[in-house]
Amino acid sequence: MTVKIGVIGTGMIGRDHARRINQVLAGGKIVALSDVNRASAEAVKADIAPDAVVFDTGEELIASPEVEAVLVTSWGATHEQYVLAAIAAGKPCFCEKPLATTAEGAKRIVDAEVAQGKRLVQVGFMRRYDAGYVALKEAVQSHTGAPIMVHAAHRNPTVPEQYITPMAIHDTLIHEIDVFRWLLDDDYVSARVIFPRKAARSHGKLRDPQVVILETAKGVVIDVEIFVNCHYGYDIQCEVVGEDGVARLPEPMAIQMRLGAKLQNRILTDWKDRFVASYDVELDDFLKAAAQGTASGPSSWDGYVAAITSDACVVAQEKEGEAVAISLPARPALYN
Ligand code: NAI
Ligand code: NAD
Ligand code: ISE
Repeated sequence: MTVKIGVIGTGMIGRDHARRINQVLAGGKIVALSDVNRASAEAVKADIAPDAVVFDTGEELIASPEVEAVLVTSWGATHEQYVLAAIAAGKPCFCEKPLATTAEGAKRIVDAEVAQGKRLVQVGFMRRYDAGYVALKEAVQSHTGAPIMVHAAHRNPTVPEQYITPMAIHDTLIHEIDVFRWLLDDDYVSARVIFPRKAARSHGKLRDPQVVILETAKGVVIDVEIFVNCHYGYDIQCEVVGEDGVARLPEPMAIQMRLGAKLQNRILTDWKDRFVASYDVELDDFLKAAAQGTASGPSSWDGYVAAITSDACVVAQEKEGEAVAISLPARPALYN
């Protein structure tokens, strides 16, 4: 079966996901596009989806009888309205992170999905589909013994001037927040943020780098360095220390070279390349579930928990050094 897909938000990642569906994966076809910047949707139609209809608004796209499932890849602040509209229409919906920019917004989505009575939403937490993280989870479950600590880093070479301190949480750390819950099968109970001295390349409205310390219900302590002006590359690091041993996330495949009296491996510089394969796998999962009229993978509940945790981390940034408690409401049976 070929699922007929509408894409709302045809920027960097919306265009790339549309390419995946029409040119890489089987099981889906882009039939509709919408973007506040209509020219962007028209350009994706011309380059990738010539048969697609361009709609003026996301709501019109969702309401179209031609559209069977929806991809929400517009700016984070617009996600909630489109996901709620897709749920109301009973259409499976893949939503890029964040599910919503506030915990209240994410809760409205959880409530609407629970009221519908079946899973309709997949959140774009693609690291759960990354072969490296899948292997790391297997190593933690089978070899290292119960986890005690996690040391991690999320480094981007540079960010634009619009990227301000809380975005290090909502936009960047949010991937670690989700993937460590999944990796450890655990939830967070507190967050603390420590700021070293500001890096020279950090711009005016951003305190960069920062270290977030999360504690889990099982007593695991996780430290994550977020350094988004690290200059040298896009680098994702993770090491789990367990009772019996230590497991590390593998480095991306890179040719080792001996050149000019140096032993060298290239380091990636663009996030799009680092998780390119996992974006394919997450969307393949979405298409398969959407063909059955439902959704699987990271859920609205995961998006909601990530939003609650993100909000606590932002408070922890403001209360520099102090631990901020994280408490979660009861998980609805739909997400068990
Ligand atoms: P972008 O700015 O390149 O694209 C966003 C597009 O959405 C723009 O074309 C904009 O015109 C359009 N848009 C904004 N508001 C809209 C609305 N109300 N209706 C329709 N279109 C609207 O942004 P980018 O980098 O593609 O990010 C989009 C989303 O994807 C964000 O939520 C971001 O967090 C997420 N993202 C996720 C990544 C991941 O690794 N999972 C990586 C990059 C982005
Ligand atoms: P982008 O700015 O390149 O694209 C966003 C697009 O959305 C733009 O074309 C914009 O015109 C459009 N848009 C904005 N508001 C809209 C609206 N109300 N209706 C329709 N279109 C609207 O941004 P991006 O980098 O593609 O990021 C988009 C989303 O993807 C963000 O939520 C971001 O967090 C997420 N993202 C996820 C990953 C990941 O690794 N999973 C990576 C990058 C971005
Ligand atoms: C971006 O929005 C993403 O989601 C990338 O995966 C992340 O690494 C980057 O820091 C974000 O800005």
